[in-house]
Amino acid sequence: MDAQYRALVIEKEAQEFWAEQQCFRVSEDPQKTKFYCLAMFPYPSGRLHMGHVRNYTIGDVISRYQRMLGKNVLQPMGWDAFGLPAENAAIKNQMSAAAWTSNNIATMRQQLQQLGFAYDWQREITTCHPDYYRWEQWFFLEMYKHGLVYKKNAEVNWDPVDQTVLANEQVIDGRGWRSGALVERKEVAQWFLKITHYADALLQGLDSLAGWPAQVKTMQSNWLGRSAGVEVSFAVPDLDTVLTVFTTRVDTLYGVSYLAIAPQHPLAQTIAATNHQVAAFLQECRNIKVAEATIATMPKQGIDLAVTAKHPLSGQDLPIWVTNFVLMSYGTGAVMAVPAHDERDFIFAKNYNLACKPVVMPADKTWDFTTAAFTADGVLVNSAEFSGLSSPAARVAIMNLLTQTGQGQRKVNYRLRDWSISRQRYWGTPVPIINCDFCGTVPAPLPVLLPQQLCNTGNLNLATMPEFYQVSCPQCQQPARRETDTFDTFFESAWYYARYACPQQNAVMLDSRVNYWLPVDQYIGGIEHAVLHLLYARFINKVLCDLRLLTNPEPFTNLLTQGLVLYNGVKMSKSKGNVIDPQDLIELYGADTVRLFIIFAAPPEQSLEWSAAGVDGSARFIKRLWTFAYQYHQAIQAANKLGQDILTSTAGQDGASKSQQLSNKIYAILAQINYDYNRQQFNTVVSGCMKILNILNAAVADIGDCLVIEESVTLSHCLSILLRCLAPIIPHVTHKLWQCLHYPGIIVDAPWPQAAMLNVAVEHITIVVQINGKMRTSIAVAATATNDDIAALALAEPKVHALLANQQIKKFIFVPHKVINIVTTVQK
Ligand code: ANZ
Ligand code: ZN
Repeated sequence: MDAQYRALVIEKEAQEFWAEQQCFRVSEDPQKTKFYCLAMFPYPSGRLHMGHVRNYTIGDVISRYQRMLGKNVLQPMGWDAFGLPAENAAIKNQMSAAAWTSNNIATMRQQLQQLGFAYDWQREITTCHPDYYRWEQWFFLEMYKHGLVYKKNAEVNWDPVDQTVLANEQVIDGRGWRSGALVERKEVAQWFLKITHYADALLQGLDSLAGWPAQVKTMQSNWLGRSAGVEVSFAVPDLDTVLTVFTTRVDTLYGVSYLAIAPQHPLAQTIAATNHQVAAFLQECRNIKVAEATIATMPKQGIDLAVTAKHPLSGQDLPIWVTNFVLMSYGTGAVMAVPAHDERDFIFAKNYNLACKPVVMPADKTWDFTTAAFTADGVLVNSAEFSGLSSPAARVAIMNLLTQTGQGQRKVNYRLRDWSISRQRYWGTPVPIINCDFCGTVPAPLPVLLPQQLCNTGNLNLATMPEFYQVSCPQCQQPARRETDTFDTFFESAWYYARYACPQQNAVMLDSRVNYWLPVDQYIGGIEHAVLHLLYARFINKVLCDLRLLTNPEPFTNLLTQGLVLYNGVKMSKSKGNVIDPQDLIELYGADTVRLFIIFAAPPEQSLEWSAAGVDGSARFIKRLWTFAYQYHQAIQAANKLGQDILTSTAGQDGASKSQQLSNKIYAILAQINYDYNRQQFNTVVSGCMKILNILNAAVADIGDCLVIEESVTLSHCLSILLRCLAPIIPHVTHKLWQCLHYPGIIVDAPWPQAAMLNVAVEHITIVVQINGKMRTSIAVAATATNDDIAALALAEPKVHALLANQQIKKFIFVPHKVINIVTTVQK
């Protein structure tokens, strides 16, 4: 055995060993419990950044741990390879998007291999390859057949710099998420997937996701935006029509003083035909920016349409206004305005001198309706026979009356809109449709291959390639035009997790292997994907179920959202110019040191502060481990030669001898380590391992250099526990030591060490104490402590006590077994 720890040599050797033995190649084994661990696949941007390294290290630790528990572990990797940056880079570097992408993939694949991640590379997916995207085209046409796809002219968010349509969520504060340009409205023919058809299922499904962070579920639920209310019809006798509004506050019906409609509402369009003032206002509205947030903050403007509607219950005449704050895309595009009880309506009424009639009174009756709207529930007044009812009771009573008289009906609306998947870009999956003047939209024969890009300057776009779009119609053979849009790249990432289960499958999209591997047991990725990617993947999963390609209703059983990597407290990122390149560290220290630092520096969900000293510390720990093993390698090799079952057994258990005392100490820490592995608090796993190494060092110092055989056996057993606990985190050095010390088999498949034989219970766990979300200290509490116990102990901490001076505690938030967050109101 080498006296020196030589990281780079050891790592290369271990990686070659795993590759030759195909250690991480898996197939379906019904005898074994499967575990599918997936970290979100990267966009091949060039090189790995520290965020990738963190994401994939966490996934690898979980995978290797689960494997040592005896499970059949699938951990795949691939490339989310379509998208705008490739086009921009191609133009900038005078090369094709395909070449740029595949170069990047080659670099990043090699980096992942250098980090020693236990991937089954035979399953590698590259979304820009036809063998992947052809199935997406096939699936799109299946959805088309089943009525889940439609084409519609739609006003879209147009990014004038990137020259592309943006999804609502790609518009941030009215600007394109990538270019930062002010977003405009533009009318374009778009393909949509009917995600709204699944709004209810997507909402209901959240309840079954016990393994997801509550925060992510809340964000999804808000995004879906379920809203239960009533559609109320107002007759418009002048035009011999009916105007229907959607309201969640039908209890305020007697307080309506005008109706407000969207500029795109057909009624507004009708009147504009003969009223040029209205027409001019509608024209003005065309130029406003779409983002909902922008609409919310814009000055409220409108114009009286000079027609009136009849109140359905009182018969009163109500003016109809067209306004810039009513969205055509929500509800019915029309609202009943109640200035006394809605802030927006109140401001508008003030601006334009419209009536304001209070119909709901707050309990304390101190409200002055001329100065502000009262928006909460209360007791009805001025509301005919409904006066005196509480708001909730009045909502039911008024809705019932409207329903009976045919003037209203219950209605549930969602904020969620259908998913517009058309992009006017080159580097994406071509929409497999042919437009024929005679036959309309016709499914294209598959696959529709993305053509080699011809020019690498200027705006890449399939609409500039006649050799691509000039085709003959598959139905009537007449000249026709192929769609030149490509899919939103979120489409590729919405089903890749299922395709990983079906490597080398060229005949169908998914085969029965999905039933073995899916759902993903552990999914890992950034919180920035809380809404879009995760919602789209859940949606596509549900469609795949309905089309009988899958059976599991939800794709990801457990979700871990890893925290950011920070440098001096701010996000480490190219744009901030504070990037540490992981490659430099790997070359300097080796992958194990980088992995250990990342895991030790913070629990997975929390942000991780970059620290050069921390990296040094990790390197020193691995060296100490190596030195210890080297010092006693002969004794341990001798013990291992005895052929005893060194991994599971040790000498007697009564704690009488020094050896027994030593193993008992190790078992106590092991129990804590196992507990921490299961709750995925890997940083304290590392501290546990450090403790074990200290104890072993102290023990041998105490025993002296001359170990009797019983002591060697104990030492070997204890060191095997330490190596196994560290193996998921620092797989290379533990692999090498396992070999050098002649432990049986390879450590990748060694059985996980159990402390059960001594029945050692976890006595204490560590709870992080936060004040208003900021970590302040941590405390040790009994594993059985209740929330009340934890709160009392936290408050008793002198540091916490001092920090809470002059503050009033509003509430405690508990993350079970991990965190107590004390929320306060600051006293001025
Ligand atoms: C009368 C009313 C009185 C309202 C009141 C609120 C308070 P959510 O919860 O988001 O569904 N609304 C309906 N359609 C709209 C549209 N297309 N554009 C803008 N606003 C619209 O909100 C429903 C409420 O938002 C509805 O209830 C309606 O105003 C408004 F004291 O109706 B309400
Ligand atoms: Zn045709």
